[in-house]
Amino acid sequence: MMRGYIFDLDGVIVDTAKYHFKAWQSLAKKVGVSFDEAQNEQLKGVSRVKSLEKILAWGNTTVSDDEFVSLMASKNEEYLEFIAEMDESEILPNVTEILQLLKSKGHPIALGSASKNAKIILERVNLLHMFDVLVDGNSVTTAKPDPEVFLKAAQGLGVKPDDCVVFEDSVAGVQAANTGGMISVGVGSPDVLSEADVVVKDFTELNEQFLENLRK
Ligand code: B16
Ligand code: MG
Repeated sequence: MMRGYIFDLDGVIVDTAKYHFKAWQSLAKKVGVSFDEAQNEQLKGVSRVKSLEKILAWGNTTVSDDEFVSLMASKNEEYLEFIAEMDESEILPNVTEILQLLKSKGHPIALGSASKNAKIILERVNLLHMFDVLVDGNSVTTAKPDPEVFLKAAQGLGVKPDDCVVFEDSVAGVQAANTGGMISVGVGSPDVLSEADVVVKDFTELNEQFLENLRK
């Protein structure tokens, strides 16, 4: 059996949370809501629509449907300006090396991200060619913790979910991987990602032996 590997994007391959934060912060200002880094943490892995709903709820405010759509569009425009400046230097430590290792062993590799901007980001950091399959915010109807994104990725790779490993930095993403029947590797803090099968601080803890020893 050849294992398949599925990578989340934000918080696993690159840290785009800082750009989401800046863009959400200007949006929050526009609607007169305060928004801090702790709240931004809670938006990790959460879709754009759900993120805006949460920000408005935190500020106890509502907007018309039209305004909602236009706020989402302007947030994304600002976010895209930040992304346009990204390059390979933003790839998180040891990620490229692990992707190369998996490729050299012939493992199929997928992206499983909530972001609708995933492809642009992978292009900017020059990693798009490493992925056999891309499943992102444009190709799913239900958000993490629903396993749809990872099940579609496994299907695209032609690998049974049981034989897939998912790298995820968000609680919702770890839950999605577990529900999908995959091995979940949490990237971040063990306190936050306690539901993962194994947690690493970052990819510098990964090597060939670590990957071979992964079990549910
Ligand atoms: P977009 P991931 C997620 O990416 C981010 O963690 C989350 O903060 C963001 O709201 C979501 O993508 C949607 O992003 O606005 O670009 O469609 O962690 O699933 O790779
Ligand atoms: Mg993430």
